Amino acid sequence: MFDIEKVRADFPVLDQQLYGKPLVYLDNAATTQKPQCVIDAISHYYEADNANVHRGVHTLSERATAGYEGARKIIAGFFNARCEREVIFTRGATEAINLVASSWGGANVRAGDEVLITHMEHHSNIVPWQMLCEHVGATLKVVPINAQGELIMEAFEELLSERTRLVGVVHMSNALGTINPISTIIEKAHAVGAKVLVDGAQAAAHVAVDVQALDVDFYVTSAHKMYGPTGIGVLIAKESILKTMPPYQGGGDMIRVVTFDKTEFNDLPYKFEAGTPHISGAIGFGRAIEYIQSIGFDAIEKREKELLAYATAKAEVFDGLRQIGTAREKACVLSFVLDGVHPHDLGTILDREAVAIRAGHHCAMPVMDFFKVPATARASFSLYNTEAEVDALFAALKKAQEIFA
Ligand code: C6P
Repeated sequence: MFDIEKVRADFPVLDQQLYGKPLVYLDNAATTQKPQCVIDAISHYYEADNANVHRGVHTLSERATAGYEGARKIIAGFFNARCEREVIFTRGATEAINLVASSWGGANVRAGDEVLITHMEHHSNIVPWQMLCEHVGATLKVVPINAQGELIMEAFEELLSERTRLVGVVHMSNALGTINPISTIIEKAHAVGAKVLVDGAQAAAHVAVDVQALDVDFYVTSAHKMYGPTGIGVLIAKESILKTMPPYQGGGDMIRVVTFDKTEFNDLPYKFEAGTPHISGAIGFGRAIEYIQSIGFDAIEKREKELLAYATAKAEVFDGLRQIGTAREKACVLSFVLDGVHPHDLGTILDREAVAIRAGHHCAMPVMDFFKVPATARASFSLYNTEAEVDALFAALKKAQEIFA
């Protein structure tokens, strides 16, 4: 049974007041709050086990290594990777995409080739591909979206061709909430010989992901949107592909033998993890995943669907509110503009009501261009949010409207 009070009690930050009102945290798409067990796991590492990994022969280093590699095992299980060698720690989704664009892209994308992305990508799944295409003389193509904020799948099929080397697609849009049909996209891309990178930065905390069932080539995400710490994320990729890719960065840990003539690189996954990694981050990430597992996606999806439906019903009847993103398949994001109030002003007024939302382009400027808005206000929900908090959001919106009337 999902016990909302118990879940909220797991997150110490939620229990506070701002401007004399209880904090209503609705900026979960930017970053989620951290449960006490994650905070404790990180503290424990620094209090009891702190040492560098893979290097020392002493007990602390062994413990640190066990914690770090233990986290990799938890993550591999969570995403159903074939083995731990398919889990590469990165600084986050952004670095994971850059790793693939630079290493795999640099080796496999040539002049005349095409990289196909979508109109609803976050900048981190646009810019690295743009840079690659410019560098090698390839062409970046873009799958259009419709007025609901859904991919136009007929256009996707038309744009896909033998020239497509890679399809980059966001699993869940941060600006619209749309959940994309990645299974179909992967199948169709593979049929023309293209690889697929799925940006799971938003989706991974909300829906179960099975990389083997999806047959996805590259799946990336960030821990901090999954109740884990900032500065750590993963690239999960097929071992068969990772084996053929050149290293992304050079340095310690990613080598086996170094001479001035030649360097022999380390095995997977270490070949892609140059330098001292974010050890406490990985440990915190592992613990965050165990936390998600302890609640389970059945309960999470049910709860978050209820919340989104509740908020959407209120948005639909709210005077002067225009929702941006009304896809049939969507999760946890309510992006909108309010007549006569700039989203940034809205964000500031809501903050005084202790309601935290994000206002801006959400690092998805092409989405803003498509909907002809400079920015949106975005409330994004998580498993610890409540209907009362949604009510507080709409009461604050009413207040903002009155101020600007
Ligand atoms: N979106 C948001 O408020 P990093 O910064 O590497 O952890 O994640 C980047 C990223 C990639 N893809 C998607 C779909 C994302 O939503 C994000 C991060 C935050 O929407 C910060 S801009």
